[in-house]
Amino acid sequence: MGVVNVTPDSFSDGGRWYGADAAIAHGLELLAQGADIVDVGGESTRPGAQRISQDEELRRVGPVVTELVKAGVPVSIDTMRAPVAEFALNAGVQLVNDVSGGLADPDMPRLVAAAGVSYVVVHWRGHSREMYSRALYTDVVREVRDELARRVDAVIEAGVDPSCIVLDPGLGFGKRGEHNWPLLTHLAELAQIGAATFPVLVGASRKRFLGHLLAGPDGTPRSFEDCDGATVAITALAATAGAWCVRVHQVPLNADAVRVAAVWRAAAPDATEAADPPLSVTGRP
Ligand code: PMM
Repeated sequence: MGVVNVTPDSFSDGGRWYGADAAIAHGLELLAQGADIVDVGGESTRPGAQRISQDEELRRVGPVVTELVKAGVPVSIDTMRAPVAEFALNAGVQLVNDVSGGLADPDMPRLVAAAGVSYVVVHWRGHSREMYSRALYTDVVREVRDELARRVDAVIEAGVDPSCIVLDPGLGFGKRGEHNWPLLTHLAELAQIGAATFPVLVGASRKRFLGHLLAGPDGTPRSFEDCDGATVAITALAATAGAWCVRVHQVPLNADAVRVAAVWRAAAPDATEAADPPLSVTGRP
């Protein structure tokens, strides 16, 4: 999944694809570079960010989503707002990526259910303003899985078909670096809710915890773009561990890592099948 942030202030690429023309060109470029889906978002979720209005979000993403769908790009909409998702669904997007897991807008699960598209349910504890004050865990893997399980129950209750649900641990969302690493190393446990196993999406790309990991001797964190090597390493490890999708800013090297992981899994001594089902966004995962 390649990222197009139509924002002036996202974590890692804020401002670069802010204008509609630049964002559309970038989405087409990501597809050409090997992305299976292009994720378009208009609201920054960086820690401390203030929310923008719904009109502003629609103004940012509307033309980008419309033009990319028209050009045949499989598009996902990254939004917490049902009316924005509704616009995008009417334009033809194939997946709704809701970083609040349906908590920010209670109308979202019903809307997604009616559309019958895939729904990325992300672990979330509150808006960016209050994100770090809620980053308190005693057993982060168990708590994130339990909270995701409650969201799964709620969205199924609202009518979402379980086969449309994709889970995401929400790296950095109400989590500090020390919380992100155990989540990454326990993807299989996070995928398992009751008797069901859900596909998992991982969004580690260029996140702050990577900049801190790779800090220089004086403690200065690496710049976001200089974290792409670390992102590729996580992509390889997560895909080998069975992640369904990785959401990344830089596509070519991550697409290579996904291909390596696919043959690695297939050749592993404990491989049960030739490979996982290929990523499909044309209907369901
Ligand atoms: N992270 C960001 C935005 N959208 N969506 C999903 N499903 N998972 C994520 O981890 C995620 C997301 C924030 O990152 P960015 O501002 O660098 O794009």
